[in-house]
Amino acid sequence: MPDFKRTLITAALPSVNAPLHIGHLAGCYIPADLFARYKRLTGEDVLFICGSDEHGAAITISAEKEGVPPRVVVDRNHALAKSSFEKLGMSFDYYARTSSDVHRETAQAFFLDLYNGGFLVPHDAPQFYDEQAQMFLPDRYVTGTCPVCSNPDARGDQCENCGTYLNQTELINPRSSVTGSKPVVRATKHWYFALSRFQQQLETWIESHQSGWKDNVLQGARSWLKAGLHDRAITRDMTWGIPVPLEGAEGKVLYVWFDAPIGYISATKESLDPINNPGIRYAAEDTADWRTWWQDSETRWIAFLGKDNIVFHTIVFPAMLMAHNESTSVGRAPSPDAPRSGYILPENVPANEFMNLESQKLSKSRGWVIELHEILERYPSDVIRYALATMMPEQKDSDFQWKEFQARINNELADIFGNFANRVLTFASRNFENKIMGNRKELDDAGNALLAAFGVRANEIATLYERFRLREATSETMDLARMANKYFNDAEPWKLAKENKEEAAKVIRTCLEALRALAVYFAPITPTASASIMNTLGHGFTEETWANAHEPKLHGQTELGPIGILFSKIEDEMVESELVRLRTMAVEAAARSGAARGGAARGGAVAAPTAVAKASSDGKGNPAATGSELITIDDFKKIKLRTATVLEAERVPKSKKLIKLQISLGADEKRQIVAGIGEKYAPEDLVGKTIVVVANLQPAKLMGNESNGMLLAVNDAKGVVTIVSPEAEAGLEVR
Ligand code: B3M
Ligand code: ZN
Repeated sequence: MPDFKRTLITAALPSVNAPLHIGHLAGCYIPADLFARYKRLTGEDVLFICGSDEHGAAITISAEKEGVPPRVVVDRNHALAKSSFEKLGMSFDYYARTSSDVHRETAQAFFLDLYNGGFLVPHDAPQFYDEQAQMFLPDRYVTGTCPVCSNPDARGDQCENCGTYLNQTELINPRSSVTGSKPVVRATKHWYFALSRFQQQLETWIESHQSGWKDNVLQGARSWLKAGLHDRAITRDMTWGIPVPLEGAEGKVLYVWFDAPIGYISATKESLDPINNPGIRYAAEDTADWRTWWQDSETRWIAFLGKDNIVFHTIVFPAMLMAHNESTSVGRAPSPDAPRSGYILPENVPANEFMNLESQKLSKSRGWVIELHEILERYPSDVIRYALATMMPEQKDSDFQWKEFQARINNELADIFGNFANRVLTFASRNFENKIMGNRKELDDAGNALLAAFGVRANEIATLYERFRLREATSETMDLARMANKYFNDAEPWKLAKENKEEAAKVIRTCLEALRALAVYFAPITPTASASIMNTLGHGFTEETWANAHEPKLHGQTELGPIGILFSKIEDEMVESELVRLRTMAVEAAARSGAARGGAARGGAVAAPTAVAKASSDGKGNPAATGSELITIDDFKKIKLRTATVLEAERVPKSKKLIKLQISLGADEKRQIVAGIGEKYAPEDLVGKTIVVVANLQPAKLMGNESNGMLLAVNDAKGVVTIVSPEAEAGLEVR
C-alpha cells in the first residue's frame, strides 16, 4: 500500500434536474461526509469536493416539462442543493457547478488532450431522428421496448427494469418523447472515446484493488470488463452542455458523463482559488496547487457515489484519465494541465446500494419520495444524519421506515447519548457549582478504565471507517455512549456525593471527560450536538484527534455552559402524519399523471389523507397506479363510491389531524372511518353532513382506530383539505 500523505474525497455531482432526496443521502452523501469528518479528525489533510451536475438530457427534459430554459432549472435546483447540503452539515471544502467557466475550459482542454492523443475518433453513427421536431434524439428522448426484458418503457440509454445499458437503436418500437412519433434512423457524426483500448489496463487495475473494494463495486466493474469494452460516443446533438471544441462540431456538446467526472477536477481548481473560495485552508503549501490532489501519487482519492454510477467511476472515467496520461506524457504538446506523474485513479469507490422507502422503490414521479429540503424543515440535521447512518444500504438495498427513524432517535440518540450528557451536566450543576472539578490526572480506577476502553474501541471504529463500514462505525460509536452510561450507573455518584464528595467529584470529572470524548467520536455523525457539548464544556476541537480523544483534557474550575435537550424525541403522531403525508403525495402524483392523461382523477379530487394508500391498485398500502399505467374502466369500477351521512364525530387523542367518524351508508348500514381533516374541520361541523366514501376498501388502523373506508376530499395547492359533500341522501352509488 503506497504511503499516502493526503486524502481527496469526492461525492458524485448530483444531477440538478430535481431536488435531492433521502435516497441520495443514504446512497452517497451521508457516507461521504461521515468519512471526510472522520478523516480530518485523524489529522490528515483532506479536500472534500462536490458540486451540481448541470448538463444532460435529464435537465433538458425537466426544463421542457416546465416550459422554461435549462438555465432556470439548474439555477433553482443548484441553489436548493447547495443550501440543503449546508443545512444538512455536509462539510464540502467546495460545492461547485458544471456550468462554470472553469469547468467548461477544463473539460474542453481535457477533450482536446484526448483528441490530440488519438483517443477520440469521429464516426458517423446511426441515431434516431425525430422528423417532426427536426432533431436528433439523445438517449433519454427515446423510449421503447427493451430487447432484453421486453419492458415497454425502456429508455434509450438504459432499461430501468433489467438495468441493461442500451444503444438507443436497439429499442423495439421506439417512440420520441418530444413528439411521440416513431423516429427514423439517420447518420450523425460523433466522437468516440477509445474505451476498448483500456480493457487490459482496467482489468489489471481493478484486480489490484479487489482486497479493499466492496463486492457490489467489483461486480459492477467486472461485469463490464467481462462483456468486453466498446468505444463510446462522448458527444451529443444537443444545445445545452459544453460545446465540442472542434471545427465542424457546431450543435454538438460533450456527453454529460464525459464532462461531469471532469467536474471533480475543475471543482478542485475552483476550491483552491482563494478568490473563488476565501474560506479554503490547506495544511501544506503544496496542497494549494490542484495538481497535488490529482497528479501526485501520495494523494489517496476516495470516490463516493450511488450504485448506478459505479461503472462511470471504475471503468469510463479511469480510462479517460489513463488516456489523458498517455496523451500528454509522450512528448505531444501538452495542455497547461499536463500531469506531472499522471492523473491518479480512485483508491476506493465505496458505492452504496439503493434505499427504498416504506418497502417501496423511491420514486419522484410517483410521489413516493422524501425530499431533503422538506425533511430539513421538520427535523434537525443531526437527527437525519444519525438515522440515515443507521439505515444506509452499504452491502445491499435497505429500507427507510418512519417507525425505525423514530426508534433510532428516541431509543438511541435521545435515551443514550443525549441522556448521558443531560444527567452528567445536571449532576455537576447541582452538586459542584456547575464547574469542572478535580484534577484530570487523578481520576478513579474505573474512570481511567473507561477512558482507556474508549481508546481501544476508537481504534476499532477507525478501522471500520477506513473499510467504509460506516453503519457499524455508527453503532459502535453509540456503544461508547452506552459504556459511559453504565459507568455513571455503576459509580452511583448520587450516593457517593453524600458519603465522599471528593470521590464523587472524580466520578463526575470522568463523566465530563467521557462526554468530551463522545463529542469527538460523534462529531462525524452529529456535528451540531458535538459542537454544542464542546461549547458547554468550554472546550473545542483544536487539541482533539481521533487517536487522543480518550485522553483527559478538560481544565478544572471551568464554568459549564448551558446544554438544554440535545435531541428531542419524535411523537407517534409525527410518524403518523409523515405516513399520511407520503400516501397523500402518492395519490396526488397518481391523480396528476391521471389528469395529465385525461384519466379518471379529474379536477384533482383526491382521497382525504387517511388510509388513502388503501385506494391503490392492490390495497396493500402500495401507492396508486403509477403515472405510466393507464387504468381501464373496469379497474375504476372496482372502486365502490357511496354517499354517507355523518352521525357522530370526535377527535383522535394526541392527533391534530385525525377525526373519528361514525357514518351511516343508508339501510341501517353503519361503520367507523378515520379522516385526516382535523386541521380544517371541527367534529361538530361534520355531524349531519353528506360525504362520499370509498366503501370497499380494506380496513386500516390509524393510531389504534379502525377505519373502514376512506372519505373523499379535495387537496388544494396549499394542502388545504375540503371534503366532497354532495346534496344527496346516504347510501347512493357515486359513479
Ligand atoms: N450526476 C449522478 C446522477 O445524477 C451523476 C453523477 C456525476 S458524478 C461525476 O446519476
Ligand atoms: Zn430491460
